Amino acid sequence: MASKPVYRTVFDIPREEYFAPGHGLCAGCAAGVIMKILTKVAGPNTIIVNATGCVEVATTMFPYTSWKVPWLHVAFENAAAAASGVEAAIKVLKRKGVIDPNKRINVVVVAGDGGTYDIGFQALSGMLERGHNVMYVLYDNEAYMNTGIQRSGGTPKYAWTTTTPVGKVWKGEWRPKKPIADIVAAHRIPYVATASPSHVIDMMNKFRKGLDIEGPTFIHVLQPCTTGWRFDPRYGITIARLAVLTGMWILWEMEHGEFRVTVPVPKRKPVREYLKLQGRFRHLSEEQIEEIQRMVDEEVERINKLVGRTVIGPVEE
Ligand SMILES: Cc1ncc(C[n+]2csc(CCOP(=O)(O)OP(=O)(O)O)c2C)c(N)n1
Ligand SMILES: [Mg+2]
Repeated sequence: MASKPVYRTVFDIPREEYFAPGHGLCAGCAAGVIMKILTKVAGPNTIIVNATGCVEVATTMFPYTSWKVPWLHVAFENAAAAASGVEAAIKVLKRKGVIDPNKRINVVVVAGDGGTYDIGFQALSGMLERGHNVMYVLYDNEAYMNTGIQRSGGTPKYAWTTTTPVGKVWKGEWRPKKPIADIVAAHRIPYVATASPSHVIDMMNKFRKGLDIEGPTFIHVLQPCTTGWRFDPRYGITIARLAVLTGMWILWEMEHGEFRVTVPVPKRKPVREYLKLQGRFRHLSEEQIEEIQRMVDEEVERINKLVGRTVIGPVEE
């Protein structure tokens, strides 16, 4: 049985702030919203283990920091390994009586798509396999953004990046996005979910469950990137919402093996609505847009089959 959601309306958003403003994230970057909400849900007894990436470089410019909770910067590739060590150390300190054994301390990884799909995958898989009590938050901006928009395993098909350029021969990324949340779920961990900063209450409930459920948990959050996706900064959250409403980003959770879509979409918008606001898709031909639409239709069909009824509806023109 799925556990009950804790947060229901915006009035349930905790007032306390543990992620301070004044950081260097781009205007319109959704990562700031995600970190603010994450730390509000997690509260003060939290240790953040942050892989190298935009969030790390932009929130900790010496001598300042946005983090009002303990925060570790680790290498690009080993956030999950470092978090495993932090969690193991807490266990030992509790056993030795140095820390109150009843005190709840959250260990949370914050890592980008490059640090998760690609270079950090081995450490992540090991952490899941060993069963550490860590929540892993993947903020997915679909490329290596802080080093200059290079493609990652999370880059979607036909997206422009600096390493999948658009010209006579290349038409952007030619491989589909790797289904990382499915791959993580295949480790049979107790909780996996997708989330979007456009659906804050849904995202908060998923962070809450991720923290409360014992064992490794994984929250995959879509993070629109104004610089790399090439959109007007005011559209960050609009684009995240369109990802959900077009079926490009389905909001689901898998709790102890039970799969649920948490935000049904009775009538879908065409994927074109999502693509057209982003310069990284400006070069797309009609055929390419149709192919992306077909890929989304197939994924929607797969999800509906998994649920056993139509939770994501047909496209409404
Ligand atoms: C071993 C290693 N290789 C390369 C780098 C350079 N580097 C730092 S962050 C980064 C990209 C991070 O991409 P992602 O994880 O998607 O985070 P984002 O910047 O998009 O937030 C790279 C290539 C590094 N720090 N360490
Ligand atoms: Mg990235």
